[in-house]
Amino acid sequence: MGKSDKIVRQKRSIGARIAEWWNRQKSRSYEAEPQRRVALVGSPNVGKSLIFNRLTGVYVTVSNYPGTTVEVFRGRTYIEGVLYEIIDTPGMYSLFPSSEEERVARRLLMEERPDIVVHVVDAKNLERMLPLTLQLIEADLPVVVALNMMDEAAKFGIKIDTELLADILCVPIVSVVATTGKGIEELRRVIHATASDSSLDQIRPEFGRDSQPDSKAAAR
Ligand SMILES: Nc1nc2c(ncn2[C@@H]2O[C@H](COP(=O)(O)OP(=O)(O)O)[C@@H](O)[C@H]2O)c(=O)[nH]1
Ligand SMILES: [Mg+2]
Repeated sequence: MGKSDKIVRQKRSIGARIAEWWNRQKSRSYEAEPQRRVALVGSPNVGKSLIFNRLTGVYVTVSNYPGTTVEVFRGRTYIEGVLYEIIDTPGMYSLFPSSEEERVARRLLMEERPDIVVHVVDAKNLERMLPLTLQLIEADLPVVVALNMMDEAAKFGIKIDTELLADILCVPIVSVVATTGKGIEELRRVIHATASDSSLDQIRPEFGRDSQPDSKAAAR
């Protein structure tokens, strides 16, 4: 075997090894079992799928929910080294289902019991969105509110006191503009912080054990 043959063979084997390494990197997220699960919920056209795409990137699968024709998208992402599965659920207006989509969304929440439920809401129609937020909280689901479409709300001159709203609801609230990606990093941070602390008291010391959501303030 000539010297040049040897070099070609060596090069090939390095190339093959790099390709093998790269494929392993790519499949790492598919093969590993996700450690935590996050469901994005909310009514249709609030930006769930756009936020889903921003959170998950390329690791996405789609399948029909068992026994239905409703498609559910599942993607994966690492947040600070922890592998999360993100689920884009069908649109729902209420936890009390009146359509097949809503039934699937409800079953996803009740049967899979995600570690975090991100309620995506349209900031310019907040009033119409809050009843579902309250239902999710009352169902004892670990809610984070993504206040999406803040750009459009601003155009309409709508100002939202997110701190007061977070105080009333006792859940974290993140302002997002899914079209530009504004707030997505903060959303990832809040998802991870909330999922990492099982006790809400630890993350949000201002909500002590005896401080309950103030329903009178919420109604005002
Ligand atoms: N201006 C603006 N448009 C948005 C924003 N988020 C989503 N949209 C648009 O709203 C529409 C519905 O978004 P989509 O992600 O499909 O909503 P889904 O039905 O909840 O999954 C799309 O046309 C998006 O481009 C946002 O933050 N600002
Ligand atoms: Mg969608």
